[in-house]
Amino acid sequence: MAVAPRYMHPLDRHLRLERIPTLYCPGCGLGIGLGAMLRALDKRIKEGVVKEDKVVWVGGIGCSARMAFYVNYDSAHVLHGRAIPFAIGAKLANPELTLIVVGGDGDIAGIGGNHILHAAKRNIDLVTVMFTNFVYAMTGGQVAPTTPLRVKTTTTPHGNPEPPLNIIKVVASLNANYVARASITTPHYIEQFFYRALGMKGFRFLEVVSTCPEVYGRHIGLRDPVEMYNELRKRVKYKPNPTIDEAIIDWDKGIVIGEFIVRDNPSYMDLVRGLK
Ligand SMILES: Cc1ncc(C[n+]2csc(CCOP(=O)(O)OP(=O)(O)O)c2C)c(N)n1
Ligand code: SF4
Repeated sequence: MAVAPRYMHPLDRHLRLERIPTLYCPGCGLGIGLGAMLRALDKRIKEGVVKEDKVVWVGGIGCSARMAFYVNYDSAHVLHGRAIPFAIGAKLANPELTLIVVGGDGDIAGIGGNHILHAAKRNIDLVTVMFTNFVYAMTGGQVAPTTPLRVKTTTTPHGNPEPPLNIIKVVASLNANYVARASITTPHYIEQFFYRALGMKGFRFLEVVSTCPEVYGRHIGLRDPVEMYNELRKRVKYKPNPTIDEAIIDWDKGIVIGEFIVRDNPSYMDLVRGLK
């Protein structure tokens, strides 16, 4: 009997197939995001811009952060909220590495909120991709910094009394070289923006608005993954060269995606080496 080839899909080589299937719920948006990121990484590796054996993925804890567990690269699955400082340490220890941090909005903007501020301020050489699904999903749908005002979650049964954090505006106000937002309803932009980020220096930040049909969608009255996907798709609007003021993320007013900051400020590694 013929032996089945190990790689059945062009992206399989980027995955630890022995860890598939993932723990993701059916219809979760995260797989779309990971697929788009891997397509961009694949291109950068083939171009020789990124060296395959120098790529390191770092994730904290959460459904989104768990991507680091599935990719066929050196990776670290670290404490909740601490992926960015771990990645900074790895980069400083070995400047040749390409560091990719993945995590949820709770991980990166909640418990890890202090770290992203300082990484952006220092323009540290790493790419961070934050998946915004509006709740702490892995632990059951608790309120997160990005949860819209008045939305009922498992920990805000009377509605969220807090206005949400717009992380794009925060990171853009610091010294990051790249700040963009895409959505899992626009995987071509995830791929395009992540591709661009991989070719740059300094702190590069991509927010990906995602769907959690299981513990967010169902709580806001969306009955299944398709309905949630379609509701998100209706709200997402791409703008070429948007201003920071246009970076709205609001379930009622719409979600603007695009590249908000693209610049070439000296990165932390440049300054440490005294090259600029
Ligand atoms: C220090 C610490 N606090 C709390 C937890 C519990 N915990 C695990 S995952 C998680 C939420 C993850 O939410 P988010 O980062 O938004 O990722 P998502 O699951 O939504 O992708 C929490 C609170 C933990 N593991 N460690
Ligand atoms: S809980 Fe939500 S974010 Fe996590 S795997 Fe399920 S659908 Fe995806």
